[in-house]
Amino acid sequence: MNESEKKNTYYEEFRRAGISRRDFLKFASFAAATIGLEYSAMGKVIEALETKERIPVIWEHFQECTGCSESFIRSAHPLVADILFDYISLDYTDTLMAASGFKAEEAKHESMKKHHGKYILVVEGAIPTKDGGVYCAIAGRTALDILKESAEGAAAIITYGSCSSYGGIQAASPNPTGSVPVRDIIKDKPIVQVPGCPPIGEVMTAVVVHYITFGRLPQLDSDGRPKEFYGKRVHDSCYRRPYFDAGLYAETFDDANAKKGYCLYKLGCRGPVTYNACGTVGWNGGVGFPIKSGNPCIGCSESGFWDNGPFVERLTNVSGGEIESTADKIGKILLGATVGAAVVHGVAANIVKKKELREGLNRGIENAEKIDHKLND
Ligand code: FSX
Ligand code: SF4
Ligand code: F3S
Repeated sequence: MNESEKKNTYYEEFRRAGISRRDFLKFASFAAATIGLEYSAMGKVIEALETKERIPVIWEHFQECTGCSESFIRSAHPLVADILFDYISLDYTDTLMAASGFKAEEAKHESMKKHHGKYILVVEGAIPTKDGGVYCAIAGRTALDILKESAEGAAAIITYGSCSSYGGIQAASPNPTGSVPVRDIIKDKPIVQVPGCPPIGEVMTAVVVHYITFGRLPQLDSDGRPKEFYGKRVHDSCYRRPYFDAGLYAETFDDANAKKGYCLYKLGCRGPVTYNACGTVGWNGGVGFPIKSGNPCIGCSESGFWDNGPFVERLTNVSGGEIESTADKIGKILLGATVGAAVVHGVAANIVKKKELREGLNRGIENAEKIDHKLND
């Protein structure tokens, strides 16, 4: 094998990028925390990064607002996102890369050819199919055409955002450009759906690190979403949940109850029917998510959510009448002495998951160093 064909491991790529051993270990510990591994399993991530060849990522952008990329570059831990995507794995993204024009297209084709069957394809945005797909074109080619070509040599596809996962706003009624999600076009590749408008940046990093470490995709639900992040409703990790359980609601956006931070269910919150990790992982380093900013969840990670409005209308169609009866009945029963207990319980449940994630960040480096010594003994 000549020098140009030799593929570097992640660790070699790290060193080439001037990243120290200590920072590499930090990266490994953060990455392990992101995919929800126990500390004892951190050695697996370190070992994988030291021994496995890097997996290139090709990231395509179609019909979208680019909010997904905005969300991604503000991941909770910039070290993980920056190192993995900026320096190591990202071979092509027409939005974030410095190169442009023919050179960028050439680089993409070279990488796809060289890593045929091995790269991960990330798709942001929906694909218009009407009139031959003319409503979205890049470098003179339709999104439809580009998707088919990029998917052909991919080992797996991540549909990052609700547009590429479900069609998004483009596919909302009357869907003038005939927009569809990736899975309506590509049927012969494993697809990991990471919906949300925008989705959470950490989920993408987690899927890629999981794939590097274990050589397979993380566990998915029946809709192709990683269970680790989409296994629970927004309602189940919402810090306002104790107020819901206690029957304490904001009636309007600016009443005294809204100011006290009461539950937004009566203002149309879709948290009870929406699966996402907003309440535990969140955005901008875990600082916020819509409900924390006083806006009800609009269910942005669910299929067809744009057609489920008006968003400020209270939910009435929840199966089993759970919301109506639970909210109003339990509210009356719980009012009073149990409110404090409910608040403590809800907040504690929320904190546990956050703690798991944060612990990786605070204590990870010491653990990684201990494991590193063991591995090298
Ligand atoms: Fe869609 Fe993403 Fe919403 Fe926007 O790329 S999921 S419109 S946040 O940007 O695709
Ligand atoms: Fe939170 Fe909405 Fe559920 Fe209220 S209804 S607890 S605001 S998710
Ligand atoms: Fe979207 Fe609801 Fe989370 S609107 S960002 S799923 S809180």
